Amino acid sequence: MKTELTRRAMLASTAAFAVSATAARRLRAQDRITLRMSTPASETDQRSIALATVFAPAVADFATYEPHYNASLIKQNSELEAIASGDLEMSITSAQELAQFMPEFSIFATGYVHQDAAHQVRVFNDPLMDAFKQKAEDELGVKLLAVMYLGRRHVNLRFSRAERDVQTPADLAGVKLRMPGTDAWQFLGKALGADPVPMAFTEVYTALQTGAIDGQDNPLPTDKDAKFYEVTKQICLTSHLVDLNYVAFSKAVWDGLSADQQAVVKKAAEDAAESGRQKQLKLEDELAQFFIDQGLDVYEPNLKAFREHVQAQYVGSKFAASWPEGVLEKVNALGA
Ligand code: KDO
Repeated sequence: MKTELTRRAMLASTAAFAVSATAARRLRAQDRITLRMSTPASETDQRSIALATVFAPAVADFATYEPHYNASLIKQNSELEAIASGDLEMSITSAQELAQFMPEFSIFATGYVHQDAAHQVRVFNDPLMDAFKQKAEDELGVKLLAVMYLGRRHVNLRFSRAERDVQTPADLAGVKLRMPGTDAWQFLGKALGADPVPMAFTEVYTALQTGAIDGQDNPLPTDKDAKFYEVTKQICLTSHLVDLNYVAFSKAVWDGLSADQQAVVKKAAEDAAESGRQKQLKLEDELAQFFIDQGLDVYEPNLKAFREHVQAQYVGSKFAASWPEGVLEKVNALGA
């Protein structure tokens, strides 16, 4: 907690400095900007493709989009600090990463809260998000432009189903399940009944191959894109998190744009998110058969048991304590 507060205070002052510095040299009409975007995602991930093929051309009149994939520029979970300090202009950030600085964002990282992709969009565009977006701008110097759909996260293990048949959270006892390296992720891994292991995305394939971990969780399109099917034997369709990312944009850079340019950037991000969402949804529909053809067991566990167990872990947790009064009810009311 102490570390989080210090980190947050540091960021708040860095962000404030970055904003005023940019305001002082507000973009002249002829200035071009470079938008460096860093993500742990690969170039073939649908979010990367959407930004490169929809966002980049839409802003090309005044901005050069410069993507860096596979965490090659900034390591996973450090992108927000990089934006705050002016070392990066864009990232595809997660609610879990934002929750490191603003714990209330954990509500969007909680198991079995979002119901589907359309629910995520309704939540993101609802006035309930205004305070969250404002806080990200004020405290981190980060504008959240659009919500991207990552997909339904499922448990993917090295064990065959004959070795371990996962029906309920109890069946994950003792399983070393890699989860990304923040508190909110680790909590979710534990809530699923597993022993969570923090690890960067780019290290997961090798860790599965060598047996350093027993499994990982990601949506089906990511499992395919990262070739996790080559080093695992089953996918248990827990759907424990309908996962999202936000298109994060430097507030300092935003403030240097004209109102017209800001409108173009915002629309470009929304259009890219919509394009990526549709492709990701289609892939999710098609991919179970792909994994079966690769020899994996793909099956649905007792979803009621998982949902009830996971939700019960959040009740009374430090995460739930950080959620503003009434927000969970509003999010639920926007569901199907
Ligand atoms: C992951 O590390 O498992 C994760 O899926 C977490 C997401 O929030 C996101 O960062 C994603 O990785 C990367 O974009 C790689 O797909």
